[in-house]
Amino acid sequence: SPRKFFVGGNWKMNGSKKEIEALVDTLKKGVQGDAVEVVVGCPAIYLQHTASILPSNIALSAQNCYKVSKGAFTGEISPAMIKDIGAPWVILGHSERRNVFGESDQLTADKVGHALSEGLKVIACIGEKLEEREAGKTEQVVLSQISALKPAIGQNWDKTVIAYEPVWAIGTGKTASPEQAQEVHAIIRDWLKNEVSSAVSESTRIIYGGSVTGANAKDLAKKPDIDGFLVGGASLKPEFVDICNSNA
Ligand code: G2H
Repeated sequence: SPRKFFVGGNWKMNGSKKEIEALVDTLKKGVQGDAVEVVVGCPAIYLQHTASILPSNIALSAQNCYKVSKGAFTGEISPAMIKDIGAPWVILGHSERRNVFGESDQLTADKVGHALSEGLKVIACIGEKLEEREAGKTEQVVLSQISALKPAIGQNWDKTVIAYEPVWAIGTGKTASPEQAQEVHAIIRDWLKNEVSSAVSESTRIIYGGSVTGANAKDLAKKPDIDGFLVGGASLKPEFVDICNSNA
């Protein structure tokens, strides 16, 4: 594949300075070389500390940001701040942002557009809920989410990774089967080809998220349109190293 394998850890609202130091130590020993692009998504309050201890082959990501660079937005952080402390990435549109905090397609798109314009790279998340899958609406939902992001991404597809995360698979232990994930990844890649370009379709990483573990990563990674993972629970454990190396 012309696409470099990509593994993102999404620590969500977990960790302490001590726990992050221990985890980074484990990653340093286990993730070597640069055959895979590894990024860890860290709580905002620990970004600076994590930046100071990460090895150079692991990049840092925020888990969210706001859609403007500064101002009266109590509690928010901006892409400019994320860049300022040395983190090149941000995760946007995670299903927890959409479903727990009520963030819309439009707000997500505004955030993506602003983050890219400030020079951050973006892991943009999309995915259907269980009732949508059961109603046969998976394709419709996923394509309407990615369509909403298209104008915001503009010419910046090379700075964007798409994470397909079916909501029913997130933190539930119910991983999508390699076939289920591949089916949706192929739909997204086809959309990229038709709506953006063949070149973008071939070069954009589409990663899978939802109960990825050291045990199931290898089979998922074999599928032609699965270019890596976004990992929640397992990214806090030593098995994250196995997921990073699952394409070897
Ligand atoms: C999906 C995923 C990481 P988990 O949210 O973004 O979490 O691997 O715990 O299902």
